[in-house]
Amino acid sequence: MSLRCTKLAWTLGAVALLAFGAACAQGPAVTDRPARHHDDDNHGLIVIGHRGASGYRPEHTIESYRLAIRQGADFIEPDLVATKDGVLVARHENEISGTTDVADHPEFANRKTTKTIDGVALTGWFTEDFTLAEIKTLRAKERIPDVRPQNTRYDGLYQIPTFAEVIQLAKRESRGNRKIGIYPETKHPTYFAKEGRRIDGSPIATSLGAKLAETLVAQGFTDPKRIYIQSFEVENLIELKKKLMPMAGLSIPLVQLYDDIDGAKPYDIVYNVAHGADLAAIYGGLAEKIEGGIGPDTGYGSFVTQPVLNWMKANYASGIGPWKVNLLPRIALDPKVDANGDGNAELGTRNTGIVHPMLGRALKAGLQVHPYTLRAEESFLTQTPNGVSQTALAEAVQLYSMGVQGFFIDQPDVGVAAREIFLDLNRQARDR
Ligand SMILES: [Ca+2]
Ligand SMILES: [Ca+2]
Repeated sequence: MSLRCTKLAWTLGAVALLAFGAACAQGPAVTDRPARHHDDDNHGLIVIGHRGASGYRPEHTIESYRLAIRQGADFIEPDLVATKDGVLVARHENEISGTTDVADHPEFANRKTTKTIDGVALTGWFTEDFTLAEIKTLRAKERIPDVRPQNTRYDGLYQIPTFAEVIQLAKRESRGNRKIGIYPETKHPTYFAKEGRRIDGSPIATSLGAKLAETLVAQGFTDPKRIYIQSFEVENLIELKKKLMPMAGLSIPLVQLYDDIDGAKPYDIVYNVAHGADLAAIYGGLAEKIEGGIGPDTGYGSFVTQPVLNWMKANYASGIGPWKVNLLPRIALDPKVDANGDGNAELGTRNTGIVHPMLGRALKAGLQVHPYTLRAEESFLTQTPNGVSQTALAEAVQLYSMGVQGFFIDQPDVGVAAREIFLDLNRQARDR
């Protein structure tokens, strides 16, 4: 057990210590034994390994996903983009200079270019300009080395996995009753299908949703209890529900992600409104539920009303993935606080005590609620309204207590421990 885990476990008390110890171990010595409550009595509460166990390994690598599984995550979360030859690979963005060593490959120097992705100009290297064989010559590196310097020891070691390889890992790591699930996200689907061009100017014209469905079927991985499909965009989820999944014989729960409800907009809506698309054909009756209809001002904030959430549940979504800061709004702290006593004051916010009503509305509509993203490092943490600096563990227990059924977390061991503690705290005395 690492020092960090030892300190964390000490705070848990004896009841959860043993289970947490197993979950907290990492690296080659890790046991395959699933967490104690994993299968039967978790009350449907899940832990989603965000980009794998990205707090401990470079994100979206087989090693990151494998560690998440061994820490007890129920689902591993690949973000999906496409290569030039139309293969889905796991990267958070199609621009890959931040998480690979592509800049160190002189043979790819002439692939560097500037493109506009969802309205933002980016300079770098883009997956749609590389064949899978070329992508496989790259190696992953830590995205945020300043925050996670310990992860840089793995820089240069791991390949970029295909989606098929992630599925194969989930199958391989499933044991007995413990079935590992996957929680794939389509990244920039409007860009890939409609707007984006390769470096040679040709349209990408690739449907990430169609590729996703095709890959699931080809891999024989179609159990709706083991998959959620998520996206920040709306159109591609509706298309999956109404067209692509029925065509492929799939029926998989879909989760609508929400970017900041204070201003951010689903890019498919931005694009379709700007291009005069047939909104009724794309979004069906959604426009009638959104106040003022669908237009240039339609943002994620338009999706938090009861009528819209009810419509989403009735027509395409099984759940929503809100930003945790929208659920529990924060105010800035000035100066910042050094919560862990390491001499660096990095905790910069405090919760207001407000819980956004979208939570209750979504639960009332019958939607699952899976907020993102819990991260254990101090710069991502906050204080309770009464001034107690929170750990990610406490934040996770709080979210379960509020009624969410799961969350995306960079340290799945912390999420598993939180579930253990939450269920144990609520276990009646006769059961102890
Ligand atoms: Ca994601
Ligand atoms: Ca600190």
